[in-house]
Amino acid sequence: MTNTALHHILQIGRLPLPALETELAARYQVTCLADQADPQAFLAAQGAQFSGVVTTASIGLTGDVIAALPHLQVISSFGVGFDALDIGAAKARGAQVGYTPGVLDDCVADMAFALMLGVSRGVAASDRFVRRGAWTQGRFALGSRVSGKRLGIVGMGRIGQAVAERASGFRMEVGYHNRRPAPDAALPYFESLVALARWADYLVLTVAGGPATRHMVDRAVLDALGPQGFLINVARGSVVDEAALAEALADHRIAGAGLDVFEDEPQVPAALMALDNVVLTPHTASATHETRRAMADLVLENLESFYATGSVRVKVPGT
Ligand code: 8YV
Repeated sequence: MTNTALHHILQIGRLPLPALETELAARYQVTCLADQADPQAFLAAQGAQFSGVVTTASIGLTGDVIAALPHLQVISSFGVGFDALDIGAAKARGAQVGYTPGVLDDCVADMAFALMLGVSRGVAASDRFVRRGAWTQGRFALGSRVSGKRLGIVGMGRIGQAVAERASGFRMEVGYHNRRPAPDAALPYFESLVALARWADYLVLTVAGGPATRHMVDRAVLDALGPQGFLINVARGSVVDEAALAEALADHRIAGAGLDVFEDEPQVPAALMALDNVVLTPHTASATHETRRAMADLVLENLESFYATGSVRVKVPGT
């Protein structure tokens, strides 16, 4: 076994699995940047001692922090998205970036269906109805059937494919939009997102975040989805123009939405909170014991592999 005790790792913030913090601390010399009274002063004084960084998809890593780590060689990120990570700065520094794709696809796809069913059948709203005693006074409103409907997937990567697989059990027709047709997907491809939204009953977002997809779901897409259509977002809040979405939901220009991610999370706009035709979850699509454990294992393996062989096990393409 390699002696990794001397490697100094900077953990940028609190990790979603406390056990991972313990496991990292057992293997490396770990310092948490978020625990420092003055993180900037700490970086200026101590930045040169770190060869590795551990972060998460949500916390990311800024170019400013990378600039303060002159001996940085490896970044191990907990999550599949890297839109909050300055990949350009990491590349310029020659640091490899490990991440955790593949192990969370099933849970994220499960959550997409939980949100589809949740908003269409009014699961959360009917729970509130029962708890406030309203059942003794009347009936809960009718929902919309999910089975047999049209499902439009935006972003046909691993998670999009896991969503498509599940759709067959619901006898749904599936179409998708992607930058280009996916080589393995024998499904109808829509070059235009508006055309997919017009066709679909459910528009499910599984596309990567970042400048290329920012606000790709705008008023025009929402209007194309229409008053019978539902939007499900398990991707990134930045993909949707949230103000336009809140308006469309309030005006019933779309039927409903299931949202796991938000533009400025953990802040959720009051305009969304006030509506019953939206189900809100706190970015928990990958948050199961099993999946978070698998993600943590990959974070550890990426670091271990880098320090043993010079290569992380799973790296962000191009790093
Ligand atoms: C995590 C995510 O919740 O993998 C991603 O890109 O957004 C989520 O799986 C996140 O990494 C935890 O911080």
